[in-house]
Amino acid sequence: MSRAATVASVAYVALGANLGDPVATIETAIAALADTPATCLLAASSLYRTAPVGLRNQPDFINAVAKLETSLSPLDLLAALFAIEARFGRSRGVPNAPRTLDLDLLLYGEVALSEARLTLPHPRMHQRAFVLIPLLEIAPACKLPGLGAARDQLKSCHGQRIELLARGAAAAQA
Ligand code: PH2
Ligand code: MG
Ligand code: MG
Repeated sequence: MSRAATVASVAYVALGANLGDPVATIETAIAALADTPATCLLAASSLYRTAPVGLRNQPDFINAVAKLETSLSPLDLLAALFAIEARFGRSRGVPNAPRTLDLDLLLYGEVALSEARLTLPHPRMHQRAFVLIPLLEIAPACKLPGLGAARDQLKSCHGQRIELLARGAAAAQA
């Protein structure tokens, strides 16, 4: 390998959906992350059913977190996430409104940055049980740049409803 070879980084992506068939959407989106160029899927959390945070009057969400290894830059990875969202018919309108698929870049290595298009770590991740609980499932020792251990942030999420979705629950309901 040449010295100029691109270094791979570990990144975490939050997945959320609450329109259409959100369980199928999240499962298909995890497969789409695994197919992203220059990127491997290292782990995916279980799926969780969660009460909406922010705008309350909307359906429960299905949420999960994926761990990737990628040699894409943070902005190129973000563009790949937007492209997957668009394939699922995501339109961008009211913030926090119902969505067919939301993919948020949570962490990219130890990078901390604040740019117009991207803030790392994700600026609200430490206040959201629907992010922290799936993240801690696959990365129990995860640290958030500037904030410390992810598990210590759970106290900020008091009262947010989140339940583990039993495997195969979607098929059983059909
Ligand atoms: N996403 C939001 C706002 N509120 N609530 C839940 N439970 N899950 C989400 O994915 C979610 C949310 C903005 O992206
Ligand atoms: Mg989001
Ligand atoms: Mg988003």
